[in-house]
Amino acid sequence: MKDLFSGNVETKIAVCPGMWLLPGWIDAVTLEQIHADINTLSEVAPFRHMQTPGGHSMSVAMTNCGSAGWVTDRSGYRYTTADPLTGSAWPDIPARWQSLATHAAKVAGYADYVSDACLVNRYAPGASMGSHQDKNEQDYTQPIVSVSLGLPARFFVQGPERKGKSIPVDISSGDVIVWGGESRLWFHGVRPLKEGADPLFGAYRYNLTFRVAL
Ligand code: MD3
Ligand code: FE
Repeated sequence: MKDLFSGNVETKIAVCPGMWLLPGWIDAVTLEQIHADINTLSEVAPFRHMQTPGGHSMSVAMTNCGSAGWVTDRSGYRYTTADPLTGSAWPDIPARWQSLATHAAKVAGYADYVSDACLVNRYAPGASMGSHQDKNEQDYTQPIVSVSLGLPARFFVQGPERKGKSIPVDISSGDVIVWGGESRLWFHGVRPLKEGADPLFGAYRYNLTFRVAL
C-alpha cells in the first residue's frame, strides 16, 4: 500500500547536522487538499504583513493555526493564543496537517511529535526572510517541521552564528524539512522569491512551519 502523504519515500538527505530534507515527500492529491485547507484557514485568520519590533513591515504575509500562533509587532516576537487581528482563538490545525507533521518527524527519528503551533508563511515574488533563529519556543529538543508549497525557493543555512559562509538549499513544492538536534537553533533565511507560476499555488510560495511552542 502507498504510504500516507508520500510522494517520494526513497530519499532522506542530511543537509546539516539534525536537519533532514525529504524531497517531493507530499503527493499531488495531498497538495491539492492542503491548498484548499489554506484557503479555508485564511478566511478565518487572514494573511497579514506583521510589523517587526523595529517598525518594518515584513515582506512575507503570515497567518497561524494551532493553540498558539507566532506574531510580531512593535512590542516583539512571541506566541499568542488569540489572533490579534480578530481577537478569536487561532483556528485548529487541520487533522491531515497534524498527521503529516507527526509522520514526517517520525521519518526523521522523532517519535510522537505533536505540534501546537503552525505558522503559515506566504511569499510573493521579491519576498524574503532575513537571517534569524527560531527561538521563541519553550523546548528546543522538539524539532520544527517545514512543508514547502508552490514556487521554488532558495534557503540559506548559516550555522550557530550570523556570520561567515552560508549553505544554499533549493526547495520545491512538496518538499519537507525536519530540523532538530544540533541545527535547531542555527541561523537561516530565505532568498527573495523569483517570479513564476505554480499549477496549484499560482504566483506564491507557501511554507507551513510546525512547532511545539508552549
Ligand atoms: C532551520 N521559514 O518561519 S523554514 C520561519 O521557508 C522560517 O518560510 C522559512 O524560517 C520559510 O521561521 C524557512 C525551513 C528552514 C530552512 C533552513 C533552516 C529551517 C531552518 C536552517 C537551520 C534551521
Ligand atoms: Fe525560521
